[in-house]
Amino acid sequence: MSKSDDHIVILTGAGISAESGLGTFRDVGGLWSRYDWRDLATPEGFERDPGFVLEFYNWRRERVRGARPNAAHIALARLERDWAGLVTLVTQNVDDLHEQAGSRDVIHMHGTHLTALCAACGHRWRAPDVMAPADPCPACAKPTTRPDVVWFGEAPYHMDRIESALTSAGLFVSIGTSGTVYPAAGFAAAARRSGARTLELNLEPSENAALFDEARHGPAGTIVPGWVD
Ligand code: BJW
Repeated sequence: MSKSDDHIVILTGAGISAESGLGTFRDVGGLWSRYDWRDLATPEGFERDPGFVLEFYNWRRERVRGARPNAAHIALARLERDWAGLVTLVTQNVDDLHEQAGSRDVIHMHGTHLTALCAACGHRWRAPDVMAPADPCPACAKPTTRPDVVWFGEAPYHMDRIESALTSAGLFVSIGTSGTVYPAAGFAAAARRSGARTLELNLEPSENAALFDEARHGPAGTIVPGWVD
């Protein structure tokens, strides 16, 4: 890595938080091998059985609140500090481990466990420890509280900002993501079209492996600090 890379766009996924004890989705034993994503990560699933979906997110939120950042999150926070203004950090993760590690400007494209969202008026507030079906929104009082996360079929957050960052990227780095979920899975190709070099840091080659100019494979807690330093 050199300062001639100019603007660096980093995309992180569940793999970066695996060594902090938070499960991934598609690995053996991952969340989507134990649960059907159609039931838990779609607006239709929530409409069918809000109690089941909220129980799943209450459990996940509790685990996130007990988790601590690992060496990979800490290294990225150091990178953001050392290369002030040159790093855009986009995460698909709904945990706050980047923030706990000291990253200040984290783009949560799939939302966060830490806030609740009113599906009726769009108000957001700190998520309670336990959400229940038909909890009223503190702003409009409608019984339309939901987790502030992006489910399949919904538009990811902050796409304008992300697309503009990808256009100006000199280097795009993908960390701990399987490259199966769009639009994030399309970022490497978009960055390449804008002339960026691309680097993958992952336990194993992702679905998108062919789109990277360089790859380093291994646990994020080892290979991310190795790349940053
Ligand atoms: C390690 C490690 C270690 C392990 N160290 N590495 C057909 C074709 C193309 C697209 C579509 C299609 N049909 C439907 C779509 C669109 C759909 C989609 O992509 N579906 C595909 C599955 C086919 N996408 C959507 O619906 C999205 N919305 C959308 O496209 O709207 C249109 C739109 C676009 C642009 C602008 C406006 C509108 C929404 C997607 C929402 C995804 N939501 C979830 C749940 C979030 C809440 C929650 O957490 O519960 O997001 S699903 C889940 O997958 C979660 C993750 O963020 C996301 C990605 O997973 P991730 O992070 O990659 O995890 P894994 O488990 O897959 O991979 C982990 C990796 O880490 C592995 O490679 C391991 O090897 C590695 N690893 N340990 C380093 N220690």
